[in-house]
Amino acid sequence: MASTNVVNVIDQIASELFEAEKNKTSVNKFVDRFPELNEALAYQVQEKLVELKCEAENTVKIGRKLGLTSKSKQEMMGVHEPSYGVLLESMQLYESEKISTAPFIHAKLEPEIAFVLNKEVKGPHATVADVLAATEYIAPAVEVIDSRFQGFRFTLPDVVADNSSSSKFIIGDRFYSPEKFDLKLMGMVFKKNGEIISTSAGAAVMGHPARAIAWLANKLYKVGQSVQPGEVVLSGSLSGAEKIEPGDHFSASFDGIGTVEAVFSE
Ligand code: OOG
Ligand code: MG
Repeated sequence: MASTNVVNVIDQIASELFEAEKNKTSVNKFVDRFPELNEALAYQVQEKLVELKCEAENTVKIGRKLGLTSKSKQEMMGVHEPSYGVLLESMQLYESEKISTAPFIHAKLEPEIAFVLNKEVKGPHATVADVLAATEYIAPAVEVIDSRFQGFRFTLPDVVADNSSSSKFIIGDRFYSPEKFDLKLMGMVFKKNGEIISTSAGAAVMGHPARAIAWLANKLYKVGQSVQPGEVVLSGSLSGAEKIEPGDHFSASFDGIGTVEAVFSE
């Protein structure tokens, strides 16, 4: 049983993050104010925050996301370990709609490969092969991340508490069985307003994007959870994230599985 003090810390941080997102204000890192905030406690904060969001937005969990699974993202953020977060139905957007930047604090876009599972993936020894065998399909995706921390500056426990900077995501509307591809070698071209921002390949994500999902299953095992059939999982950005301004048009094209686009307005 958690002590009252720990419960207070969890509730306090979760409610500050919830309010920050709602009011579009950013907060300072919590690790300075709450030295007890370690990774394990941060995942409890994340759970509480997700609960608050589900209630307020009348929505449900539909999957998970991995964060900081590529070297380029880890170096960009100065955090050298992956994290996970929860995806809610209210976070999903569609390619055909213009996305308003009004609700964001300082959003950025990331190119990612999405997995949709039709079997459970359970740790503690989940492998790339287990993930592929449990994958119904893969699809090109982009994630809109938005940190509730000032200047997008955080430590691992901070970003974990903040649901790994989750904000919105778009999944392309064509789906492919993973068997036909070598996901390590799947090339990717990321463009903003017609200009190439970065190029990458699947192996940028932990050597193989399915390894990120195996990592997730093995991590969840420690808290008695697993990756569930039906869940959508974003495996993490293949390159650095790019700042979003009103009027921007992004595309992420993946070898063999097509392109996903995102257009932003005021
Ligand atoms: C943390 C989330 C990173 C990814 O795909 O690497 C992430 C952050 O950089 O704010 O979603
Ligand atoms: Mg991401």
